[in-house]
Amino acid sequence: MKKIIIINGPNLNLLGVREKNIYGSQDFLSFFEELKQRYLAVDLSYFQSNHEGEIIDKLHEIGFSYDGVVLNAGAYTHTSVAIGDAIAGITTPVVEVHISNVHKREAFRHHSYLAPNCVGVICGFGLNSYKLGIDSFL
Ligand code: CA2
Repeated sequence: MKKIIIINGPNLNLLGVREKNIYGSQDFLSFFEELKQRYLAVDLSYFQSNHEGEIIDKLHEIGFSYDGVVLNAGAYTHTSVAIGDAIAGITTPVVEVHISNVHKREAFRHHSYLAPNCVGVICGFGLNSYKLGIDSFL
């Protein structure tokens, strides 16, 4: 059974609570329950943190044994050389995902420090971006 983890970064714990026009109205934990039902043949886990170092620690912890990481690092995508380095330092492949189409938004969201070290980037499909990320590993 493939082991895949979804890692969400800062503020994504607020999904479904505010900014519903951009990020939709579903909270992530209920979406994750749907994902577990959809991918019964996958060992799927979930981690969220608002702290850069905790995201790096999690990547180190799982990054030599898991089959894939679906990573939405939130705003750290656009700021964190350290998370980019952590992705480069592990052997598990990482797919960068975003709920919104970051290229339709402010210029500062157009650059990613993570993408050069990821196998691919998926953005703009709402929560379906996570499904596409998982599918990419199957
Ligand atoms: O579109 C995405 O998935 C983003 O990674 C979301 C980040 C943003 O900084 C990236 O540029 C694109 C922000 C997540 C904030 O999520 C919230 C959800 C509800 C209410 C407030 C924030």
